[in-house]
Amino acid sequence: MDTETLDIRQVGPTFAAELRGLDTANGLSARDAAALVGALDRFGVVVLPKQSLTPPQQIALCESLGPLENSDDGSPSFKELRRNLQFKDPRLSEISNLAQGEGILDKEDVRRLFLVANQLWHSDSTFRPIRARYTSLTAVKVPASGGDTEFADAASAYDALSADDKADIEGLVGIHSPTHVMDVMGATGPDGGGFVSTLTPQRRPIVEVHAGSGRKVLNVPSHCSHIEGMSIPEGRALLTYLREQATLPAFRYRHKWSPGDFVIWDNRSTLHRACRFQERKEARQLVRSVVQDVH
Ligand SMILES: O=C(O)CCC(=O)C(=O)O
Repeated sequence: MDTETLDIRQVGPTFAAELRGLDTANGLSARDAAALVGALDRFGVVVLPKQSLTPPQQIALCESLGPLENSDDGSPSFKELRRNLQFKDPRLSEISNLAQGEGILDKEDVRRLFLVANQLWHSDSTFRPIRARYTSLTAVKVPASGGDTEFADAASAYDALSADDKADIEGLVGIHSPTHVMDVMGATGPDGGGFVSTLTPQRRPIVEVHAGSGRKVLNVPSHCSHIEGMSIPEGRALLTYLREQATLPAFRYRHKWSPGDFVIWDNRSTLHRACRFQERKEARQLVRSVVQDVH
């Protein structure tokens, strides 16, 4: 992307931008990749409208930013989430309520049950040994209403905390696991899809310094079950409070999808969640790929 032809416009209150003029057809040149990384460092969420990327184009674009996560790793349950895809590649998964891209999934389909947890605020793969740096989604089918993705700016939320809160949480470590959030949703039981994972819980600081911006951010996704060295109830109460602070309306951007949109976000500085829609009546299909947080 030639910075002269770069068109970037902030769309959220404190973060999130729409970017036009990027050549996305064949992966990104080193200069374009650096420009996109710069936009992600500054805005956390970047929307590229009307791209209609094919799965190989989405993979190539994301690989310009770093190695991609294998979506199957750590749980046979994750593998379910690309059963539909015609382009079978573990660097992709699917957020979809469709069976083979057509009819609506059965009520009991495990893919429905596992995706419900996306409605809780989270950042991706904090429960893996290598977390997600960026997640990208391409919209294939979108409902007429609802089904937005909502984002929260965890850096501005940190800045807005009181000095006492900042002092209280400095140095704390949270414990992250996928099983925790699936337990909360009841998705580990036999009538919840029987989610299983082989991943061991990960320790991560509650306050992190973002490598690209140097800003402090709150790392309090719903996958964080408790805080090291605190009783479980005390840690959960603090996590609930911090997650509320991180997702106050003043720090939110809500993306209303149009088919072909490509949205990419930085999981190190933002939280996100899926919004409800009429999923028994309307189709919603997004193709997902994730860039790992490696240096
Ligand atoms: O479906 C959505 O809007 C959000 C998807 C999501 O939470 C994810 O990809 O991690």
